[in-house]
Amino acid sequence: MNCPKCGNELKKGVKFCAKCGCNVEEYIKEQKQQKKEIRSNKTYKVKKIILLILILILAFTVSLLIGINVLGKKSHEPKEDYNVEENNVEEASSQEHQVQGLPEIEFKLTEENKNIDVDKDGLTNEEEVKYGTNVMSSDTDGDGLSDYDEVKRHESDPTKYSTSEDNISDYIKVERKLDIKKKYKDSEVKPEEVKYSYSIVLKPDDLESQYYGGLEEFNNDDTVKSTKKVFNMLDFKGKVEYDTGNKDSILLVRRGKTYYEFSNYKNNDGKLTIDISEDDNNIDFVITTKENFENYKKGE
Ligand SMILES: [Ca+2]
Ligand SMILES: [Ca+2]
Ligand SMILES: [Ca+2]
Repeated sequence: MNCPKCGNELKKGVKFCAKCGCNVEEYIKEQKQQKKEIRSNKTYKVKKIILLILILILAFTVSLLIGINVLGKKSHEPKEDYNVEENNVEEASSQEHQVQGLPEIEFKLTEENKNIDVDKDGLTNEEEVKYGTNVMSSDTDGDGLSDYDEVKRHESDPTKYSTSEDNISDYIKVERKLDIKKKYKDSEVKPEEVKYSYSIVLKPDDLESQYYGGLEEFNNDDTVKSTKKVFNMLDFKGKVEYDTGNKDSILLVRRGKTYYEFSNYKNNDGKLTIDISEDDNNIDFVITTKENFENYKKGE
């Protein structure tokens, strides 16, 4: 056997080299340990490299997937937009269809229903379809004349509020005995006074108020002592002259549960002149006396 350190020939059983003086067993152990460490270091380095490679592969894969995802999204985005637009178009067209085709959807002319008059205006369903009127409405254009009267009596357009398109309703022209097909100026067709009763005169500001607006009287309000009159104005603008014959009459309005004295009226020797605006429609007016106003305030 030779010395592992210097190669000197050693006798069997000798522990120390005579030439280099090393402890042979210890030296061999150290050598083995060093080799082991070197191997271990190598393994560690290899592992490290493998790990690094794996990380790189993983990173690459992840970035690749993200890239694919982004590209995929981009390639889908226009398609999604298109779908949205397409849906909107579908929605819009279906809405349009619903609006335009409402009578057709709700009403379908059949052999069984064509001779029936659903809205009781005198025109059969078949005639309504022929004239383009609403089978469910007796006055399709809302001008105050029934579809039947327009078609059969006045030869006016049952689908136009004003057949001559001058904004004066067909009804008003019939009432005034005017030519329903002629255009009139507002100055030619003025509102007129309406004598509601012996003590009430309505002086409307416009034709609508004259023909469609009005006054509605109620029974006396028994919840308060000595109430005179309770009334509402409906679709009316203008002046109301109410002759109460009482110099002490005052005009109240009820807002909620409280009564206030109305701001726009005068009492000239018992004749109330009341200015009615659109805001004063559909509210309770009460004509009473100053004395009774105290009772209203107390709620008696
Ligand atoms: Ca009808
Ligand atoms: Ca009409
Ligand atoms: Ca009409």
